[in-house]
Amino acid sequence: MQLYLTYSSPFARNVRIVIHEHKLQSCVTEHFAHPFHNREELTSSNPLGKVPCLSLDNGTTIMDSEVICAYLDKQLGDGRLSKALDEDWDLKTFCSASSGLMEVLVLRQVEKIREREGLVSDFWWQRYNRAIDRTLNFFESKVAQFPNALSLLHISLGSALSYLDFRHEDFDWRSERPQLAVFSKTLETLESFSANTLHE
Ligand SMILES: N[C@@H](CCC(=O)N[C@@H](CS)C(=O)NCC(=O)O)C(=O)O
Repeated sequence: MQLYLTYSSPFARNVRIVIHEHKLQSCVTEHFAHPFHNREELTSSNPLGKVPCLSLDNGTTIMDSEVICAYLDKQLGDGRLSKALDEDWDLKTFCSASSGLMEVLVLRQVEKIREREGLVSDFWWQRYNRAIDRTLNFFESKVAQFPNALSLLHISLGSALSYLDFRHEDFDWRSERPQLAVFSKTLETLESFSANTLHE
């Protein structure tokens, strides 16, 4: 399988962690593909031109990150990372909220790039900040409901929080949210997390 990714993408980090959890490293060849470079091998696999994107040996493409993680866990792994989420609508909703949080965090980073180009929008900056604040508060109140065993929800929220540290150091998310701070610290000690950190 071919995995198109960047190492700074929190969505790709989810996939890398799932690969590690199921010891699938030898089945996957990673290709660094910055989406802004519009490389043919990425855009011909994913018309949206986004990473991560998984190309199977039979030519099938799997995307986006949530589908890739579920595929790796259920088809190639033992399904343990999806098990608790399958029939639980609260947990499924938390997964969507976590994925949405990651989307806003990436958009906030794009806004910083636009600022450097003189295209900053105060409206969107404030809107992103408020959405991030509210969603982090939501998770501070919900994290106690998470299942005990590691799941795709843990991986997604853990990646979102690590992306805050990686790209948004100016955003103090820990001081008012002690439960999330402990959640993140605990996850980052796992081998699958520490072997797959975010970097350029
Ligand atoms: N919903 C997608 C989001 C992926 C995504 O937004 N990836 C970013 C990198 S972190 C990207 O490729 N951005 C390029 C673009 O939006 O054109 C997923 O879960 O995989």
